[in-house]
Amino acid sequence: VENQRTPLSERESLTENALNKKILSVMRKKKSNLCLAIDYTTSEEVLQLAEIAGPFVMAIKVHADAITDFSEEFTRKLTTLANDMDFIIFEDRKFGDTGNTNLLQLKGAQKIASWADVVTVHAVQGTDSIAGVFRQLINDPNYRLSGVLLIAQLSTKGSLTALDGYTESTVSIAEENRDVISGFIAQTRVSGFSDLLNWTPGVNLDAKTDSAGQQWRGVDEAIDVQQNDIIIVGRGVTSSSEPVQQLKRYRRIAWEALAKDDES
Ligand code: 6AU
Repeated sequence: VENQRTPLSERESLTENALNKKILSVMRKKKSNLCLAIDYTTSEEVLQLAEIAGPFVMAIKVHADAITDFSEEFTRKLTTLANDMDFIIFEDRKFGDTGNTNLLQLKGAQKIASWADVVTVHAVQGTDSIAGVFRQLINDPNYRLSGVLLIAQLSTKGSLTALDGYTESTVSIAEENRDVISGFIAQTRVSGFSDLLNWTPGVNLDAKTDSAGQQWRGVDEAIDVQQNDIIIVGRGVTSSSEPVQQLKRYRRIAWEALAKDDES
């Protein structure tokens, strides 16, 4: 059935996308469909929380350009943690330019392609500026980069991704390039292809909005009703005085909601 989730074990064996095979295997092993968004501004804070969160999450998402003392030492430490604790490194750069510029930025000051497993990319620039450029790096063993998440829907109030046809056009780009594009950033499940993973931000169990356009909803809405696979949680954990308690809470609720499909 279109837009229905297939059990994770089946998806792991069926997918031909190497990154998704790894992601699904990590998810099943750790019983976690929780990606933590660590939007702190110093390397030390990010690394400290990454180390604490490691056992509970399948991925850690960063904004490298928000880290004021970003350095190669930071990425070395982060990749060591990811290798040791088995999580995916997600750099949320949201590339959105010509293919040539995207490539320069991927290899530029922050060397994103060398340490991130997956990055976000906007669809607005069109297929030719996305698929070829990212495929080139993903197939090159000198780079860690293994996949792309296309932004199909934003969580923000008034986002233009809600305009007629935008999400559908984004989904077509992904479906035609499934070796490179491993899934979406979206609010609701957007594709019938079960090997394209749906990652969803805008999740918080204790707040509905910030004062800057963000819209949050709960885990049941995101996983049960809207049929996403992975929740991306930021301030629900990072602004809490008890992050471990919150990590356990989000992880348990999200996994119970997703794993129901595997048992039925
Ligand atoms: O829970 P929050 O709002 O503290 O953190 C959500 C995280 C932030 C955003 O940059 C990011 O998710 N995000 C994205 C992503 C992941 O691409 C897209 C979007 O539509 N909304 C959103 O919040 O790091």
